Amino acid sequence: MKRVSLLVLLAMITVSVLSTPASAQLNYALGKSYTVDPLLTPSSVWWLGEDPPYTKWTDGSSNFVWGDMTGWQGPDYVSSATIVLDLGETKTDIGKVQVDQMVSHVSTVYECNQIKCYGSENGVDFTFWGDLDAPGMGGDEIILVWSWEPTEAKTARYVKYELYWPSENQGSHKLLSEIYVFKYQAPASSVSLPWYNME
Ligand SMILES: [Ca+2]
Repeated sequence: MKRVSLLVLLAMITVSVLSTPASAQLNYALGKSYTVDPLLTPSSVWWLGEDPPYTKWTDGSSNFVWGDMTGWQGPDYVSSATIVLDLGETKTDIGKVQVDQMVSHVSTVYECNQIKCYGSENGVDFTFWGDLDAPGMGGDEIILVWSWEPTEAKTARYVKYELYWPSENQGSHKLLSEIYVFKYQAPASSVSLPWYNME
């Protein structure tokens, strides 16, 4: 009986491992703190975020609901913004960088027209990594997912996001629900199959 139980357990573990979704990448940003600029607290009405330490964008929750959003309000006030995320320690295997942004044109909550990301080990000297892409651009009433992925693992403790909004679409709010820094995953290697001469 013990042997049967062991086999069942092994089968369950195997199924569990095989069924792990590819999207379940390790998110180094989860629960980490960040700084935001512009940030005019506590008296300003422009910043909608909570008091430090900020975690709304790293709490792992990213749904299309107002409660998951924070950012800035006020047209023509914020045309660009910078977020610097502290991973707590240097990571040598950083992969995809992602930003989840709320888009609701009926509520004049507009998307960025550009998001850049940078990496740094000391929080002072940043190296430009790349521009995030948003394949869902043009959608409305959505969480627009911006992402950038390196061709090889990056090293950094601090990740900086620079966000830009077009002048014609300043809107009433500028809202994000989550920012991410995923562990690097090498592209799946192709499986070499033996070649047989069919003649
Ligand atoms: Ca969140």
